[in-house]
Amino acid sequence: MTDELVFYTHPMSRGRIVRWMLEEVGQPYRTEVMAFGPDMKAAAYRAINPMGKVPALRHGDIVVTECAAICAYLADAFPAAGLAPPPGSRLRGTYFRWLFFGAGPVEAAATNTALKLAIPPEREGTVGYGRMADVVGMLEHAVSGGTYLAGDGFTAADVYLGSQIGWGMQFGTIEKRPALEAYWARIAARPAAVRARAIDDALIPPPAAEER
Ligand SMILES: N[C@@H](CCC(=O)N[C@@H](CS)C(=O)NCC(=O)O)C(=O)O
Repeated sequence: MTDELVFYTHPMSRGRIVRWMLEEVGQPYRTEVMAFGPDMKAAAYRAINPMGKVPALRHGDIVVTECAAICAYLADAFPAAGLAPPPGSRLRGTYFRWLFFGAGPVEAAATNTALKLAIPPEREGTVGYGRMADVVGMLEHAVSGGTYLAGDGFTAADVYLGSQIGWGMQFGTIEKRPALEAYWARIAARPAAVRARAIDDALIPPPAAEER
C-alpha cells in the first residue's frame, strides 16, 4: 500500500469541488481524468466507484466517493491544513451541519430545480428540503453568521457548500441574494480556488474528444 492520493474526475463535473479541496490541502496528488460515457461505466472504474460516477478519491487502499465525504475526509486526513474544526470542538457541530445540509437538502433542491421537478405544496412536509425558498433562506442564514460557515476559519464546509452556492447561482438553480454573492466572491478568490479552476479549465477536452 502506498499513501498516494489518486483523484478520479472529469474537469466539467462536481470533481471541481474536490480539486479545490485538494489544492487547499496542498498535498501531492495524481489526477485520473475519466471520460463521461463507457469509460466511466466500465468495470475497471466501477472497481473504484461502483456508481460509475466522478469524483472519487483513492488514498492508499481506501476509496472515498461523494464530494462532501471526500472534502471531510481530506480535512481530517491532513489536519495541518486547518480545514476542519479540531475533534472535540463544538464548532464541529456547525461544520457538520453545513456539510450535510449541502449534501442532502441543497443537492436535492438544486437538482430538482434544474430538472424543473416541482414539489406539490401538500408534499413539502415529506420532502427533506421542503421548498426552495426555505433552502435559500437557510443558506443566507448560514453565510451571515461570520466570515465563514463554521466560525472564523475557512473549512471544508466552505469548499463544499460554498461551491454549491456559487455554481448554483451561476447555473440558475439557486437564487442570487446579495449575502450569497458576497460570500461566494470572498471564498472564490482564494488562491487554491483560483488554482483549481485553472487546472480544470486546462483539462476540458475539445468537444470532438467527448463524442462517442
Ligand atoms: N453524489 C455524487 C454525485 C456524483 C455525480 O453525479 N457525478 C456526475 C458528474 S457531476 C457523473 O459522474 N456523471 C456521469 C454519469 O453518471 O455517467 C457526489 O456528490 O459526488
